[in-house]
Amino acid sequence: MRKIICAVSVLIAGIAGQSYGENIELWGTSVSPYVRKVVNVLDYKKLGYHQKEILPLSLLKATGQDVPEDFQKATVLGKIPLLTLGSQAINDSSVIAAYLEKEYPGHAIYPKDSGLYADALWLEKYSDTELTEAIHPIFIERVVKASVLGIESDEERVLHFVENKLPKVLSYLNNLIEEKGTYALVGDQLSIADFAVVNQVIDLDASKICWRDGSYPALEKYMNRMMGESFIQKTISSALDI
Ligand SMILES: N[C@@H](CCC(=O)N[C@@H](CS)C(=O)NCC(=O)O)C(=O)O
Repeated sequence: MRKIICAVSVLIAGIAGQSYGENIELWGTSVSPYVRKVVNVLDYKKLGYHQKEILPLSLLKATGQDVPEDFQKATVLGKIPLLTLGSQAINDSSVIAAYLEKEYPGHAIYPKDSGLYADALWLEKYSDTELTEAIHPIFIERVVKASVLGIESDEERVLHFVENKLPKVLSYLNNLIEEKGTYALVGDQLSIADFAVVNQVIDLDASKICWRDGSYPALEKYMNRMMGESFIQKTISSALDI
């Protein structure tokens, strides 16, 4: 019976031009690359959701803002993004993406082929570890300190990361894209790998770092291609509008 009710609601939603997942709530400001990654997944899958623009717990406290009780209850580490569906709370962007794929398999974000699947997971992992370790400290200095905390950036720290950490990760991505020569990072279809990488790299532009000087031509072209995808452009704009 439940299945029939679900099928009828899906049919009605389809007729009304709505999408599934209307009770999905995404907690987190789009200043976060991990939140933007989840926004890309939700939009790619054409899921309805409500985004609750909120800072992570540490920044809510640092800026003297109230911590909503339901956020406090549902978040394990105080981090964003957090996804809630009624009483179900899902922490961590990678876990959220995997959950959404299982629950809503249409418009798949992981490749079917096992080898490409591994490549996509690897690039998501690389993005959330190596890439973020090189880019996020710069973003904290140039954007979070200025726009959220209202304090001056430590330009020596910025220079350290630009000179010592960025070249390695940007060269890795540039060479990989050049070698593969495909539209997307993994095969010809967009995947979680693109959503993860694009939202990290764009933080360099948000931080006003001049990396687009011809040193990484394949990566530059790739980022320009991704700008042509309207739903990715939406998150890129929110990153650049800060
Ligand atoms: N592995 C987590 C990382 C999430 C994360 O670090 N989010 C940052 C915002 S960009 C955060 O909430 N930081 C607050 C903190 O670490 O206290 C994910 O993929 O969701």
